[in-house]
Amino acid sequence: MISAWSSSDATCSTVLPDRTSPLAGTSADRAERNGLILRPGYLDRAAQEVLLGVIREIIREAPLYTPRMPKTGKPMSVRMTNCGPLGWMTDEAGYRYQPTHPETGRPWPPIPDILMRAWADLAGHPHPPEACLINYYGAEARMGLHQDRDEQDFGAPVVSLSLGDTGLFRVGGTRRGDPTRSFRLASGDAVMLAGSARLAFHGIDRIIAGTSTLLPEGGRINLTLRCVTRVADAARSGAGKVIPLSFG
Ligand SMILES: O=C(O)CCC(=O)C(=O)O
Repeated sequence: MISAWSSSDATCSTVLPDRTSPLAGTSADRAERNGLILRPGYLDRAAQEVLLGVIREIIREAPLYTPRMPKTGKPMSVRMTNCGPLGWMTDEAGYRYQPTHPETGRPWPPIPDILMRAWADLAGHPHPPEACLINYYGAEARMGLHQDRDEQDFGAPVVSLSLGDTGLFRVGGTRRGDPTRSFRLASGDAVMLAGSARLAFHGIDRIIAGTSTLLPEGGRINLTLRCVTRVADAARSGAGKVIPLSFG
């Protein structure tokens, strides 16, 4: 099923693929990967558990830390870490990507195969992601409306996966004042910002506590996969290879 928002939201078409559609996963489906694409229930419970285990290992190696806003140094309510050759971070010095964890000084752990396979399945992009931002939202955490624009090539989509409690995701157009609408992102849901929606403003209004049993401690984990450098640079960086999807 493919639907579009009303004309007032025209900068963000919404594509809601039906998993039973004959288009799903084919090259025709890839051609439709333009706009805000929602895949509710993309990961089933077993895949969520596998992914959570892998993410916990990454967090053991690269602990969650509290990012700070540029200039003011005000702490964000979300805690973060990364995996991949590059990781996104923010502190008084500004938003940026860097190859090492800001507290341990060690390189970020590699992006696990399960996420590389999800990217290969969802992104319809010929190059692998270089960064996976891992956000942990406690019950009171939120993320203000923003654009993902610290990357060099906006031709690559942004793919995000949610685990744990439902988050109220708000998305608008490519200008800050554009109309917005919100969606509930539940555990296992995937979202992609591609093409005309790649620079859409988006954020998390709040977490709806107690909506998932996946994380015993409660809260929500969001994983955001991005290409960071231009394709030629990405090829040189030797970022991981794309492997066909199979959660078996
Ligand atoms: O948590 C989410 O679903 C959105 C995360 C996000 O917008 C970001 O990391 O830039």
